[in-house]
Amino acid sequence: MERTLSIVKPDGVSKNLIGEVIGRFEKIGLRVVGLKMIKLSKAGAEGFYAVHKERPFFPSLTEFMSSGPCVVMVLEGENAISRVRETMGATDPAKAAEGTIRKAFASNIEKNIVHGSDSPESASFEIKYFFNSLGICERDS
Ligand code: 3AN
Repeated sequence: MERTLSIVKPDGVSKNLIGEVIGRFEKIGLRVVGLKMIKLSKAGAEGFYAVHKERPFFPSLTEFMSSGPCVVMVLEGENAISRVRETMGATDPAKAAEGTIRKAFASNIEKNIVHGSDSPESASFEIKYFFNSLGICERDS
């Protein structure tokens, strides 16, 4: 059993895709164990994406991520990290496989609808970034 963090980014929220994104994760058998809507400050987005702080796209990415509300969620299931990433598709929607969220809905490499942790280490950092233990519900089914 594994947990991962996913975000419906501001473009996904404004395109009314909150339910679509969560639905795709539920359809592959993942369970939502934490969920909330949040408007990140610029500093909040910078802290979340700190691993990318030297990258040229960091200022624009953090501006975008703090431009409107996001929906953040903790998903649980077998191989949750890799299965969320398969469901999302490649970072660049032009390279994303058919049937993925980004292929269907993303505008470009930055405004790409959805985030998913890329490793157990990132998942652990990212879940703690948004949720304390009270915000996560144990589920039997
Ligand atoms: P992913 O979200 O697929 O794990 P990362 O972690 O490499 O991709 O990048 C984090 C975020 O930074 C992406 N979701 C995207 O919004 C943005 N990003 C990544 N690469 C670029 C790029 N070359 N130009 C602009 N934005 C980028």
